[in-house]
Amino acid sequence: MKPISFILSLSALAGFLPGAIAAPEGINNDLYISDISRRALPNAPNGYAPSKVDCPASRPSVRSAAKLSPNETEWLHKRREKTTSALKDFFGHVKIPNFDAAGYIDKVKDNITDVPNIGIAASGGGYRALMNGAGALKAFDSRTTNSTSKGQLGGLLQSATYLAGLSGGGWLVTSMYMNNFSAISNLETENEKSVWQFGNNILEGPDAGSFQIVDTGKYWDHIHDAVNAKKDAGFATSITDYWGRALSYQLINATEGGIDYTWSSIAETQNFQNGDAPMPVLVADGRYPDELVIGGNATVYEFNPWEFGTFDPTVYGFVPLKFLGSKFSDGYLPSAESCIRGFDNAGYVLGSSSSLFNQAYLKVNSTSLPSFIKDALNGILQDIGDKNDDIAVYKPNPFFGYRNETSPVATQHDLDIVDGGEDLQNIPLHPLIQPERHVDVIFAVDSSADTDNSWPNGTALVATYERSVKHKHLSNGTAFPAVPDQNTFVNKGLNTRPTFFGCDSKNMTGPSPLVVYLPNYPYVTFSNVSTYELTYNNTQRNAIIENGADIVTMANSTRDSEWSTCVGCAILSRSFERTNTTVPDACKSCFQKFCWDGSTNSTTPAPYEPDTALQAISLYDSAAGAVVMPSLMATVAAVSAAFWVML
Ligand SMILES: *[C@@H]1O[C@H](CO)[C@@H](O)[C@H](O)[C@H]1NC(C)=O
Ligand SMILES: *[C@@H]1O[C@H](CO)[C@@H](O)[C@H](O)[C@H]1NC(C)=O
Ligand SMILES: *[C@@H]1O[C@H](CO)[C@@H](O)[C@H](O)[C@H]1NC(C)=O
Ligand SMILES: *[C@@H]1O[C@H](CO)[C@@H](O)[C@H](O)[C@H]1NC(C)=O
Ligand SMILES: *[C@@H]1O[C@H](CO)[C@@H](O)[C@H](O)[C@H]1NC(C)=O
Ligand SMILES: *[C@@H]1O[C@H](CO)[C@@H](O)[C@H](O)[C@H]1NC(C)=O
Ligand SMILES: *[C@@H]1O[C@H](CO)[C@@H](O)[C@H](O)[C@H]1NC(C)=O
Ligand SMILES: *[C@@H]1O[C@H](CO)[C@@H](O)[C@H](O)[C@H]1NC(C)=O
Ligand SMILES: *[C@@H]1O[C@H](CO)[C@@H](O)[C@H](O)[C@H]1NC(C)=O
Ligand SMILES: *[C@@H]1O[C@H](CO)[C@@H](O)[C@H](O)[C@H]1NC(C)=O
Ligand SMILES: *[C@@H]1O[C@H](CO)[C@@H](O)[C@H](O)[C@H]1NC(C)=O
Ligand SMILES: CC(=O)N[C@H]1CO[C@H](CO)[C@@H](O)[C@@H]1O
Repeated sequence: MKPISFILSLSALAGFLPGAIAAPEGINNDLYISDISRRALPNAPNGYAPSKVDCPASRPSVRSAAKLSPNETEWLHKRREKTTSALKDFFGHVKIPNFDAAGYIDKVKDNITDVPNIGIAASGGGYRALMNGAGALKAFDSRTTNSTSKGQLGGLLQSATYLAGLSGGGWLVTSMYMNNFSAISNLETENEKSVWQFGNNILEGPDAGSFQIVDTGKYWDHIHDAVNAKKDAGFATSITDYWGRALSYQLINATEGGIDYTWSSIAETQNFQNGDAPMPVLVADGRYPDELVIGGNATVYEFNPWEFGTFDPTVYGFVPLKFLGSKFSDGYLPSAESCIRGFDNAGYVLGSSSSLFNQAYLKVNSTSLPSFIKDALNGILQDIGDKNDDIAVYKPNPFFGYRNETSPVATQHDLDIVDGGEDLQNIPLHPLIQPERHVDVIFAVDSSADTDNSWPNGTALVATYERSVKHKHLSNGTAFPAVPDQNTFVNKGLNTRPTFFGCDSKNMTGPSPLVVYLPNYPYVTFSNVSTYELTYNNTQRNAIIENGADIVTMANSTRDSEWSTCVGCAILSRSFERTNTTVPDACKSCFQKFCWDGSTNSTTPAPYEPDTALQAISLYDSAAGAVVMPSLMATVAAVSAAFWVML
């Protein structure tokens, strides 16, 4: 596995260019900060370096995962009210024949448990997942032009309670929230101020054409300085620190890639507090010391705006995210210990969920990069052993001494966090199937590269299903709908169109949402770009985003005229059961068509090579500035490895 991943990583290096926007040299940063003060906040006390702050009157501690946090519970009251009116709007254009869906929402709205509770999950898969997931969110967003026309799904995002992201999907979610919950159409603009400039290379740093603050050398100096500042403050660092910082330049529209933006600051922003956006959640896996291959029994952690932790019975605890880095012991912060803030740097958190990307740095010698960049990167790499190249080090371990009897990490001084897809659960379903969250339906966008041609084949769903069945002690009351094996996914075309799983809530080991599976599939472009192809001109970026929108809307319901109705039915299904409502005939017909019927065909399928469902968009004819990919990419792109599937 290792040698292959090495080769791949070097290709990753060659193609990754960020389009950071930062204050031009000589411009006062404070002015910039005031300009962006509506966004997630630059509230770290000392840039990238975590540092001591006064503790609040009630000292932070670890709490049991038996319930949702008081913060989430309180926030849900506001959000659920907003989603209720958003659902009414949604059913203003998504019609269910002979059934008044908006009237139904009105009727049940006084008892919030009856109102449908929606989660959206964006899988990993590097830039492919970022862009394909962005297409889904764009189509679901009522702010997108014409998205509330007939056959479309605008307003689903506004109706959702939760929005989970993993790895590349986590970049998407974080980029949105760090940029003031910007609509996707505002992140993918054409001008040189566009936030998402994927034609630039992460190794070279911000584009010289626009908001140039640094040349490539200085860019790495800045990153290096930031990580050193963390080290000097007494914190362990890993490649994830460098990687997370570099990604931030590309995803966060603020000075120095938002060096002082924390993930926990999302909870402090007014629009989030008002319940105006879904609750974002990122997923990462725990890795036990000296364990190199992650199995289905990995502890699955989540980052939400208030907390970091896990519902898994191994650790079964949550710690306040903003005080990560404080030296907790036995679940408490001893009186001799200070409160630390700034550890949850936004880039570090998103880098933790996508730590497989770290591999990129190890390929530096085999790239055709200028030698001064190689030297800089090698300098960085010197201290880092390649055995632990995919971890993010969380030291001090906030769960040290917590639940000694069951927790495999209670004796560990550092907690090792890795890419959320390393256990193959590449769709962040885990936070959304927790019974305490009572999610009714999950829109699961799968951008995984499972097949030889980088299309999904259900592997992520299979992994989550198997965990619920095979690791009963870990699944701890969570249930998941039965799904077939991957061969069946391919043979029956379940990866070519949306499929519902768990339609029959009685055929399950416990309460579970209905899962609307939305696999990556070519409509207007071949969106199966390799995970390690990391440079995209604006034409291709926009084509993949548009393709993602077509996937979730079935091309505005032109591929299936009933589709938007059926999405409405999926949303309402569990609520109908709770309120003993007769399922409308139109929904029965939807379930007939889109629910997996339980049949399988496990014979080995022929190679899966779908063609575009619609006329392909030309990638050539755009005025947008293109960046020619290094020829090295083409060579390396021929190599394929399962290791990169999960990013
Ligand atoms: C979470 O709730 C606790 C207790 O109600 C409160 O002290 C804390 O400030 C809240 N955290 C955030 C980030 O709002
Ligand atoms: C929106 O719909 C109107 C009316 O059908 C059409 O003229 C316009 O071009 C559409 N805009 C976009 C961005 O699709
Ligand atoms: C990015 O930042 C620039 C400069 O502060 C601002 O003009 C622009 O609106 C921002 N873009 C987004 C999508 O927030
Ligand atoms: C996880 O599973 C692997 C392989 O089955 C096993 O070696 C390891 O001990 C397990 N780890 C824990 C913490 O259960
Ligand atoms: C790359 O080359 C430099 C200098 O030749 C060497 O010190 C370094 O160990 C090499 N790095 C890797 C990851 O092989
Ligand atoms: C849990 O283990 C830690 C580290 O071994 C130890 O310091 C602590 O006293 C233990 N706590 C309890 C409650 O047993
Ligand atoms: C599905 O994906 C897995 C993971 O990459 C792969 O091992 C398997 O061969 C694939 N099967 C099919 C039928 O595509
Ligand atoms: C779907 O609708 C959107 C918004 O009106 C439009 O931009 C897009 O081209 C449409 N796609 C198809 C396949 O009709
Ligand atoms: C709300 O609905 C739930 C489930 O439908 C029911 O169990 C509960 O009693 C209702 N609460 C009220 C106050 O009516
Ligand atoms: C019903 O549950 C059984 C056992 O988990 C499973 O084998 C079967 O495929 C399920 N049927 C459907 C339609 O999900
Ligand atoms: C954009 O990138 C694609 C894929 O590399 C390439 O085929 C196309 O020619 C490029 N388009 C432009 C306008 O440069
Ligand atoms: C439903 C269920 O099994 N919950 C368990 C989850 O794990 C914790 C910690 O081990 C138990 O206390 C719960 O009973």
